Amino acid sequence: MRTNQPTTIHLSEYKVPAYLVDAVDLCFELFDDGARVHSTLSVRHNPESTEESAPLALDGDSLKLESVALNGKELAAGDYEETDEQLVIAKVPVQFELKVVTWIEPQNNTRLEGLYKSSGMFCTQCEAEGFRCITYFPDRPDVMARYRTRIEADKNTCPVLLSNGNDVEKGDLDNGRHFVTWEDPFPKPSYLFALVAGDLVEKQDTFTTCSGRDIDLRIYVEARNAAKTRHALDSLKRAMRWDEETYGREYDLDIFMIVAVDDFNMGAMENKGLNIFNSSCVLASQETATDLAFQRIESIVAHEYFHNWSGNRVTCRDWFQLSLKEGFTVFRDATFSADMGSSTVKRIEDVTLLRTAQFAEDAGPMAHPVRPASYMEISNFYTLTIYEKGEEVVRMIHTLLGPELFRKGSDLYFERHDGQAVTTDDFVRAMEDASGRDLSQFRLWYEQAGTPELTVSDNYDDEQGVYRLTVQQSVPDTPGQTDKKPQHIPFALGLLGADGETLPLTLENDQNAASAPVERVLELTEASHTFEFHGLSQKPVPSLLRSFSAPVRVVYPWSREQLLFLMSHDSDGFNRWDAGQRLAIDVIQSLVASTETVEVEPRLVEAYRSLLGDATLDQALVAKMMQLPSEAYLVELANSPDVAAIHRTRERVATYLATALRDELIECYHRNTGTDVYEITPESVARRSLRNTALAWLLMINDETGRDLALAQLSAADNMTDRMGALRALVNSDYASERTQVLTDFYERFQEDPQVVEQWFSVQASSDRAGQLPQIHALLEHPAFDWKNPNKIRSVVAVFAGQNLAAFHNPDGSGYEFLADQVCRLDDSNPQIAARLVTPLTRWKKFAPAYSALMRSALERVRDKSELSADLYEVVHKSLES
Ligand code: 0A1
Ligand code: ZN
Repeated sequence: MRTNQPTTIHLSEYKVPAYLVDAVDLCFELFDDGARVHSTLSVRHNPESTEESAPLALDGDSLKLESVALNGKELAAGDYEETDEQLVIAKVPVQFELKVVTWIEPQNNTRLEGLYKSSGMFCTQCEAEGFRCITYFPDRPDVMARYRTRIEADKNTCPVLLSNGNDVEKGDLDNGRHFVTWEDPFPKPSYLFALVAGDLVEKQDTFTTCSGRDIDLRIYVEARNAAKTRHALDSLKRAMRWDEETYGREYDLDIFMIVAVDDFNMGAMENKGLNIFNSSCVLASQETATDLAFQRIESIVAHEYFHNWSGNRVTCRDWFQLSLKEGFTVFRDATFSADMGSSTVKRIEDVTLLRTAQFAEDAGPMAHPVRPASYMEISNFYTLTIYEKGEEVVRMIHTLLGPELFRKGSDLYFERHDGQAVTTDDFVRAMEDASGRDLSQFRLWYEQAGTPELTVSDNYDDEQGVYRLTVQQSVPDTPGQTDKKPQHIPFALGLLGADGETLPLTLENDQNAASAPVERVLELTEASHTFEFHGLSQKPVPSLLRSFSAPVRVVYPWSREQLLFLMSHDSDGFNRWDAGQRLAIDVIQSLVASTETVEVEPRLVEAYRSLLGDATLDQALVAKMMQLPSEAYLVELANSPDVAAIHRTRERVATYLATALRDELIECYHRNTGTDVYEITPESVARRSLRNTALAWLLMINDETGRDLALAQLSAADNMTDRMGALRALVNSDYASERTQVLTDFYERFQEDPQVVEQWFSVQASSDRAGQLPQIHALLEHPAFDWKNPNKIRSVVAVFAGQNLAAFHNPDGSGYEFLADQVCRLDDSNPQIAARLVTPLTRWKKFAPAYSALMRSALERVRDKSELSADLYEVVHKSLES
């Protein structure tokens, strides 16, 4: 068991750094058995610091110190103190040069932080605190410096040597070695430093900026992936143009580079001028990537590129401000993706993630505000709350200010803070100053954790023609936070008349009733508000929280009639989809308690029937509407969920619907299948999505026609979307021999491609047919599985625990013990991944007692493991103690 508890860091204890670094000169000597790092820092006392003669404390982790020299004079062992985490020099001048030489072992670095090796190539990951694994440094984002980096390596194994900025010098050295020197003119925090050295091919393109500068765009990949870079390059150019047009942001260096690496803890990293990507988030071809993957790559490439302004030019003062760059950048990439495709579908996807996973996080033991007040291990705070809820917070500012004032605010923010490390408060202040709006109460969104709940009630006074809507808000308690204040919530709504027409929204004090708008954004600031809408000759059906205008739960006593009505008439596409989801949830929930075969709400069947036949609706929206709420969302919505009962009921409803709609599904499949050539246009993506949705439904009832269609589609497919759609449908059916056959064939065909093999693992791990525990164990023994590769671990272990809920929550507790075993095993090699993987167990309190006791005991076993990492310590202890 871990004896020393990791320390907690508090926002309230923030102090400016005592020393600043103006310039960093690095020289990396890379060898097979390690790397020597020479670092020369130009340091001066920070005039803003009140600590006059503070010691110089530099962060370091897993470093072997070879020498330290101050102003050219080598320090003796007694002149400094070296601990596990720091190098401290008690007395330093006001300004000086410090030279430090360290030895590190990238080839043994399994944590994938700092400098490590992936498929033979050297690469770095420095956010949040990885730079300290390379050399001693004040590793905090408010220390911004200019970097010059020289890399020396073997010319054969590392022909390509990259770092941030522009290459300024290169040449040959003795013993078959060579060097390149890079210079980055923009001061940056250490977390944005990057280095890559390896045998890579370069794919090149150019982009001409709005001011006419030509930017050299380059993607570096292993030779076998050379044909999979086109989509990322095109996405990059679209993102660059969009950021100029939408935010007036032009790229600032002459080169922009992207590198693909196979072993990476997260999706991608926005290092200045040298983005490093997880291969699965950048490489794509028609044969190997699904439409969803294409869309994901476009949005991640854009996300990392957008960070160049929201994150790099203006960065975070400290890690409590992480959402300053992440929330804003996710908002930017979400708007970009909405502009590139169907904005309604994009919104549906984002809200689905938020409601399924972020709401669960916000109701669990690790709940924290968008700007946390404390943490033990910052890598545990790259969360859905920081990213997704953080996005919603920026989106709400956009909604409250409107697009023009929001743009004025972002212009002011970038102009005022260019080159600075700032706080979320600085961001909000820029929005206030540019718009003249008071956002003081709005700031609670950054401070209070928990998902606000809005309880809505209404009545109609037919004598006066007045419709009254009362909205009450409350914010639930979360660990360490009670008695919360009402928040400032933009609440968008519309009212529908009996024929589905939109009604004018005339509030009590409106001067000109004739020009009343048909949609309004009401602003909630009190615990309770009542709004009166005048001049209505009938009781309207309310369309609440349109486009999901705030990250809240809405409770309103919708009748099934109202939901059916909204599902077919709401002019807000998002709410149309949402009404369908609410109806399906209501139907499933009402059946969970009973075990007999009950007839499913006939009006739901008819609603789906008319959706399937409606060729006038956006077909991408139809495909979304044809999907039942996920098991994970049904679990999230329930109190003390009985997972097995939810799983059975959802299946029962799906089977009933598919049986009733069989003919329409087959018709829909054929209507959306043709000899069309593969393109990634919204129309063809929607057609593929619909035909694969229809296939999935047909195979739920083990329909023979469906099986034959899937087998035929699998052998004829010229793209991964159709191949995966058919494979997934067959794997989730009861056709056991076909399942085995298609899985074998698929693997044989794609075994050389790691990104496809990851999809092959996921399809099985998420399936209640192919992913029971013995089969999961077999996947872990499979030759393609690799304990050092986070993507493989996620595609089996995380997918099993997060998506195969019935198997994971097996009442015998075997799923929990399995997860605990893998988490313990991984903690020794990669603590960041171990701490993420344990998440499903941390939700133990939510479940029915039989489940929660077993989850808790699995979690206790993890807690009692010897040499628990700080990452895992924080998550496990917080979830057991809350
Ligand atoms: N800033 C990156 C995400 C990222 C965070 C941490 C990492 O290593 C621990 C890696 C990447 C982004 O938002 O894309
Ligand atoms: Zn980001």
